[in-house]
Amino acid sequence: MKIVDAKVIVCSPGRNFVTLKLTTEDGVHGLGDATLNGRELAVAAYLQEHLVPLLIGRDARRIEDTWHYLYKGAYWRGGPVTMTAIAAVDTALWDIQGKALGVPVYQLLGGRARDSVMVYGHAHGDDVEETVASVARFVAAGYKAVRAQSGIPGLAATYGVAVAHSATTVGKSYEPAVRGLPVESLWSTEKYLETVPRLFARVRQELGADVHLLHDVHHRLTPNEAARLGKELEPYHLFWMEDPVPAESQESFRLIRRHTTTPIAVGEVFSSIYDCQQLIQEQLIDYVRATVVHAGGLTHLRRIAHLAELHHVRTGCHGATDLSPVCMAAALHFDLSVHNFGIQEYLPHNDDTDRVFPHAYTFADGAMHPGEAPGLGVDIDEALAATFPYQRAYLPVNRKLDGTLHSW
Ligand code: GCO
Ligand code: MG
Repeated sequence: MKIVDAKVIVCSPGRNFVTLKLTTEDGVHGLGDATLNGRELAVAAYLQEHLVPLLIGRDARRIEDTWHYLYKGAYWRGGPVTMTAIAAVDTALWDIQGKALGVPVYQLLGGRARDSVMVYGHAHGDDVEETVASVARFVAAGYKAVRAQSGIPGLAATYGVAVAHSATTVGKSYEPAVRGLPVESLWSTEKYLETVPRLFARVRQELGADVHLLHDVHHRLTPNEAARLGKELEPYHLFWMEDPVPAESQESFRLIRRHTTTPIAVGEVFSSIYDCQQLIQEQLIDYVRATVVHAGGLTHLRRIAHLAELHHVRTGCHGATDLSPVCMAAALHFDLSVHNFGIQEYLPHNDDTDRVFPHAYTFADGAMHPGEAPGLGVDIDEALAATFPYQRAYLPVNRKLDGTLHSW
């Protein structure tokens, strides 16, 4: 089953997506997401210039061998661009294999380990009360788990709080990438730490103990500040506190861990098992957020999950709207099949994106299912995609009140 064609498709139905489409001599095609938000064309060029020539003529069934060929064969290992490109190839090969055998990909991954996949949605509001109302709408819509982010008094814009009125809509996609040059937001750790415990006190008071509550710190704190926040949130029993500190130094998490039992989730920016090996082996985290597109595809993500399983760490795949429906489909096959699944992040894409990427996955009662279509169950309408050309876009940057650049 030789690969005879490999196409890199860049489109922007509301935001940029890079998709790899591989076709075999039998006419079977497979898709892989290759989107790296704000750095899309670097991955497109990596695929087009460096990987496509290696793929033509290869046997599409040799998924494991191809993974190592691309990883070890590059000599330069790892990093988000390389690993996103490898992920796209790997995902497309699993898709082809499923279609060739006539089964959904999860059947190739060991079959279903659960009936469906619990997801969490994003509630947010300009202030605490608006955010509480937004969480309530998610609960009323059937969500069992909700991430809550509130605007911070004294700061004009806050991570996780989308502009104007979108807090009133359940499941509406939150689009942090901005076309044109990066916008700058302002940050104050003091104001943030004062607001977040009040937010969760109010959410629990209004909505009771049943709903799973999550919060994303988005890499903004020091280990000691994160330890304080984790401690102050303990009475509200969060499902997780996400990315409390930047994770370049994995040992930072020892300090947080020593001080709080609030569960910790990390890893949406990780591209390989080596980024989280220490976090997992020392049990410094509870959930690993690596996902298919940025962590080397299904082949490598499963390795991360298997290591995590040995150390009581569960999965919680990143699922923001900058990950295309191709990644979402692949993540759902992974989630359904892996034993130590924890939760899946879910933000619905806009209508144009759903039309460009028709898909078999479904959402009901706070959970998702990848569907029973052979392969991943997702396609791309190339003609429609061509009507949405690439537009340069950046993620925001963040400065402290005195102008110092901070993590966004
Ligand atoms: C999340 C993430 C996103 C990222 C975005 C970057 O938890 O969903 O933090 O909001 O910021 O995916 O591209
Ligand atoms: Mg996050």
